[in-house]
Amino acid sequence: MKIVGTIAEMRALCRSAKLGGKRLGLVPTMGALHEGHLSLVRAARAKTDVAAASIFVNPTQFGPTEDFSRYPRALEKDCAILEREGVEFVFAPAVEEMYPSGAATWVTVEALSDRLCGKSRPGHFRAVATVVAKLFHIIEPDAAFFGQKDAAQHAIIRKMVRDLDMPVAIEVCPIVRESDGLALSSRNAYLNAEERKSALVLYRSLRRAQELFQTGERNSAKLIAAARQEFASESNVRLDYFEIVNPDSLEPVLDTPSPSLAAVAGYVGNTRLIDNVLLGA
Ligand code: PAJ
Repeated sequence: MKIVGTIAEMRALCRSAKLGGKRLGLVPTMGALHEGHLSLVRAARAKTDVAAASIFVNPTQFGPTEDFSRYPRALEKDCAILEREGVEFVFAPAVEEMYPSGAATWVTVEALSDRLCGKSRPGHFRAVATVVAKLFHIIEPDAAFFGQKDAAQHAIIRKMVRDLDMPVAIEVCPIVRESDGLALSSRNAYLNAEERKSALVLYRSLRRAQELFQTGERNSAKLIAAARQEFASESNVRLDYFEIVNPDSLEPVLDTPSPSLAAVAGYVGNTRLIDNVLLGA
């Protein structure tokens, strides 16, 4: 496995790996890898000939008061894991390599970028779209693998790829959860034991909406109200949003057609966590 820090070397390696018609799969990450990330790597290995991963804690997608400086970093351990998983190239550039001074170009997927997490994290999705566009230009993957965990993120990336005619297939993999339902996240490492218990309310609220949906309820306001109820008993958790939206446009829906995306975000102590389920998928 090659670990590469420069754009020029990564581009050259990936181009030569694709010679002879081999398909290249990319898994973009910010590192601190867990089983959720590894499910994407395994999908890339299964569906393409050569697997590449990127590890880059992208500063521009963190707000000024967010956790960029304390975000977990574990490059050596991550690389050992990726090597075991059969990844051929890891792209782990420095911030200055990705953003030469004076960089001023952004990729903005309008409207979608202001929905769900985009409302409380202004500029976040513009920064995600920009860094993913850069990774696609550098690595030129045939397919890129994203998690359903970040449902708004993959909706935005799918739209960007379509609008800008990028020749890359976007593959979405299911959410990997702990046995009690908590969605795996690099940020779970911030939780103490009590917060870890409280964090389950996110999935509980989604399950509540899902159960009602399965009994035939289609009124989104009622589904949302029932889900929000779950938060009443969790003083440790501040709900940011619970919404039911179209999975592509991320626009709220009134009568929960199938499929709809139920998405939740909340602060468990100081840790912001997200989760979602697809209703009627
Ligand atoms: P990161 O949070 O490291 O996530 C990398 C990928 O792993 C994303 O596609 C995310 O949806 C997926 N993932 C995370 N937790 C998962 C889980 N429990 N089950 C399945 N997939 C999971 O998302 C980012 O990094 C960044 O925004 C990035 C796309 C790399 C751009 O900087």
